[in-house]
Amino acid sequence: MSAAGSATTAGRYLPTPEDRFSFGLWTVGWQGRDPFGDATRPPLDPVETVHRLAGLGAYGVTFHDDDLIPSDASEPERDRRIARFRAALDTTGLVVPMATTNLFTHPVFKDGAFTANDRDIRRYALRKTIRNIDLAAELGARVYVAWGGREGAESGAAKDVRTALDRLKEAFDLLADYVTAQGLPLRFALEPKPNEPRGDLLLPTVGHVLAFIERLERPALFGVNPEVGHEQMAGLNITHGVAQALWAGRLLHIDLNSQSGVKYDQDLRFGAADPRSAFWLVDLLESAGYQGPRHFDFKPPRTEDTTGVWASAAGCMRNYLILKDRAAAFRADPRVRDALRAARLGELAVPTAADGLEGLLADPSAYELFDTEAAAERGMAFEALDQLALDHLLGVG
Ligand code: XLS
Ligand code: MN
Ligand code: MN
Repeated sequence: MSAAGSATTAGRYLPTPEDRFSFGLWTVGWQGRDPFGDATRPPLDPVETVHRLAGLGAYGVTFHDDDLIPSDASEPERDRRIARFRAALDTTGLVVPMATTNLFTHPVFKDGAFTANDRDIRRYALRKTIRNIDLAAELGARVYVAWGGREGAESGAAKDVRTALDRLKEAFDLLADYVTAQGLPLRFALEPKPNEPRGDLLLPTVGHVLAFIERLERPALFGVNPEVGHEQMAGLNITHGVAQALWAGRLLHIDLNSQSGVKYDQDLRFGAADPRSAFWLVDLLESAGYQGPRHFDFKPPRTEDTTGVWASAAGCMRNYLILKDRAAAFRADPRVRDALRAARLGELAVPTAADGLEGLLADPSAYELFDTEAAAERGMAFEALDQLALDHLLGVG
């Protein structure tokens, strides 16, 4: 482990593989190229990434096809790269819980992939995806992420959105047919994002994805991969989005990072800009018993050199573990239990009309005798409860 690594992971918050932390090759491997500037860092060898991540305490590594194998590589070159990667996994014990397809970097995808107006490009995108699904399954992945990339538009007439959604459904139905026919143990996690790189993207939020899945032919094979910053780019509450995905039984994977408000996709290290929101998210994941990977989809800022990259990666895991600790202390605090009672959380869990519609209609206390004034006067005691949360988050609980 590097000096920077040991400095940032010092103390109690040391990750182990049981924490199920994973990172994309493209995250720590981001060279810092942005719309205004060139790369600030050299390329990272995926084999080195596997070793560094294992050294930091992660359990998994994920990739887009093109992160591992350049799209123009020959067959022998492809095989060589896969063999090296596989050997690094075997040596370190790191696993591949998820993989995904790059359907956005090559200029051929400038108008999207599964919803490109050009039919040949849609067919190519499906074949490219299927090829990487085979590799993902061979490497043991159980989840296949699909982020739309450039499925979207900048102008109104250029994309007939209803027809594009027909093509998107067609693509996912075909992919689900493929994994079913091949008997592959993979499920698809669709990743919403409101904009960037297109002006407006299809499936912009968790809610849109959940509704879309219900229209597919094999909905049991689909779920959501929410990303913290993507919901926040739309001004939404990520914890509420994740809660609804859990409620629907469709949280298959999660992309953890950080964002400060409604702006470009910042992909900051987890917890960095929005610790309060991150506290509630960790509290939810842990209390709901989410079993999937805690996957960091972040970008170490382009100000950082290679040492800073690993410090940033270590910081993601450290922040998760600190917040997990704080959330557990919050839930275990007897004052919090009292405050939850005062805020009537227990009452929310009681069905509104277990007596049925008939009972409700026949109950004079529900309407005729109901004292609206007295009920309106009752305070909810949420402020005291929230202050306890803030105290715990700030480490003075
Ligand atoms: C981009 C997405 C991307 C997906 C995987 O904004 O977050 O990195 O997670 O293609
Ligand atoms: Mn992002
Ligand atoms: Mn993502």
